[in-house]
Amino acid sequence: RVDLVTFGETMARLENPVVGPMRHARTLDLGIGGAESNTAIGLRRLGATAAWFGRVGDDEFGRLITTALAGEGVRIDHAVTDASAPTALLFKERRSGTLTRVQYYRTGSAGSRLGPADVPHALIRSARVLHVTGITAAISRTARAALDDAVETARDAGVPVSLDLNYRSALWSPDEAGESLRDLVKRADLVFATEAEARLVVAADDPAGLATGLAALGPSDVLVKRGAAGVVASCAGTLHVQPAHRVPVIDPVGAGDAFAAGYLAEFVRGRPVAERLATATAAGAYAVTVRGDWEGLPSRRDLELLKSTEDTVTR
Ligand code: KDG
Repeated sequence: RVDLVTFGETMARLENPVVGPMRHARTLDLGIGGAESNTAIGLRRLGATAAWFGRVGDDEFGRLITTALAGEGVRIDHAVTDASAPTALLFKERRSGTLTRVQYYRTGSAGSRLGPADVPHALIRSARVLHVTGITAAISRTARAALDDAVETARDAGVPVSLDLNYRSALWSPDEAGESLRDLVKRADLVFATEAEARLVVAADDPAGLATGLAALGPSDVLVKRGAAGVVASCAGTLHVQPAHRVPVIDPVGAGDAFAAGYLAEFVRGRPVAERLATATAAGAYAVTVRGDWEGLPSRRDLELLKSTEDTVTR
């Protein structure tokens, strides 16, 4: 039985190592990024098992993605190599020390050609949780159909569905997203959202109202993430407030995926809410202290390190 199954589009990631307009970059750092695969890696680092599927092109970027995920111990046996379209690219322009601009080259990509025929039903039925994001609903009609198929397969088998709203304004409008995401929230058991994302689906003045509003649509666990201000959660009808760790922020991209990974790593082990929230906020903290969308994700040993406030060097 695999702990987590997830799927979506993972891209080759290019970013300027020296801060400034991308046109002045003489070299670009190469890596990979994808909200769902970031979370899968997060689960693995915390000792859980995870499988990712999706389409990559029959190109070096596709091979970079599959080898990187396999190297992190993520199962990729249901990933598909699609020779008819290229792997998508994501450019991260580090415009200043604190401002980053993301640009996608993903229209018509291999990843967006994902469809219902790619959904491994038996694998999903064997999972402890299925994790999906709103990005998959936005990249293409076929990917949206795959998302519906996977969610229904999980629900029929009694596998909890985890949904990160993950709104990407480059992919769809707030109105389009609001409607689709609302429909997905109703079919999910766990929902992760920033305050702005939650507002696409429900109207409320404060984070507690947003969490309660989303929970009223059906999910048992709703996590409203507030960055450095921590998280407000509604779990089985009870509100929880968890502060964030105070850490130097180097790169905030991927914090949400890390948070979901931390929460789900404890969820699949049947751990109580307090522990889920603690690991989630610790994972989010680690993610933002390192450049890259997932490279800073913590191991269990790293979680211990975060507790040692006395000395920052552990020998
Ligand atoms: O959450 C980080 C992701 O956004 C990033 O890794 C790339 O999946 C990605 C996307 O669509 O933005």
